[in-house]
Amino acid sequence: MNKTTLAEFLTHAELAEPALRGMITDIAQACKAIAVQVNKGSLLGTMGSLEAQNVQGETQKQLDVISNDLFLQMNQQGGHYAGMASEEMDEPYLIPERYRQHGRYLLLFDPLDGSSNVNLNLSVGTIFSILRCPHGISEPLVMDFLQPGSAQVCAGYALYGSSTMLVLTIGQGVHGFTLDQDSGDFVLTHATMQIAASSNEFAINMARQRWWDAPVQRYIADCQAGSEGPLGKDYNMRWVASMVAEVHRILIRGGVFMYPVDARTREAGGRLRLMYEANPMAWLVEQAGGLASDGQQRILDITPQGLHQRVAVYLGSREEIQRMATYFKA
Ligand code: FDP
Repeated sequence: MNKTTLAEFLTHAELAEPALRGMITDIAQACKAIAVQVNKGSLLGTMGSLEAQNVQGETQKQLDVISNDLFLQMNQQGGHYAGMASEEMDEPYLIPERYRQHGRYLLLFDPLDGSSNVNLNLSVGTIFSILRCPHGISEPLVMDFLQPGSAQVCAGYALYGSSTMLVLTIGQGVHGFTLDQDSGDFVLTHATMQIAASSNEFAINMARQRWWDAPVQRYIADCQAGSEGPLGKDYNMRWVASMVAEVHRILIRGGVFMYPVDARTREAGGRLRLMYEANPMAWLVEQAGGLASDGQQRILDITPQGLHQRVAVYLGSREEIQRMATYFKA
């Protein structure tokens, strides 16, 4: 089989910004390093929780912190970034000046998404988003990061599952690479991924049903009514509790993923984070032919108000997200 490695793919891709080659290569290396930590599982004794909580008020796992440090260290050295921000850090990370001085980009990331799964040996992942640093800024502040998702120059995730995959977009479709453990190369295995326009599979945390708003209640009730209900077809349900794994499943076989704002999360604005979870996933989904909405508008059009802002997320197969929109308008 003629294999295209990530390095070859990047050499032949028409990159609007030449720096993307180096940035994506560094991200791939960092994801490989995190994959090693995840794969060793309990052997390293790093599966437990720490005393500390992150800025989201969530208890950090040891691997959250290890993954965060690896991602910072391995991406700052390329000299591409003026600043970085992560789920695990309250404020933007100040990159040492020797690396930051010519940096023209900003990197946002969730180093270990779905980390409640990590000690269960279930899928977790890393999500990343690259933005341009505003012109003339060498020490970016929070406001410099607050750009809409439509301004991203690269977005993607690594999935640490039964195999390790890197899935990314630079605005020319979505491409998936599988890590060959023998050669250490990411190999193009999923070129131009496309989300099926229609589907009959939904992912939502049903345990929160009693707190949902009426449109979500009605939509899920209609899905559950199946072929005897108004939608006239039977639905299947999945919930991995790891957004990377849910989005990956949707890229492969269609479906929708929902994390609504509900009575319990309304004050916080929702559960998922806009800048380093919803935005990169929304761009991937749109690039694969799907849709991503917060129930009112396209996620990529939201003007961010805060680095750790939360948002409602409905994404996946085009026809199903369009159908859902009619429930919000009713
Ligand atoms: P986690 O907190 O474990 O990192 O990012 C939030 C997230 O996981 C998503 O990956 C996942 O879809 C969701 O939370 C799981 O939420 P529930 O706890 O409601 O299942």
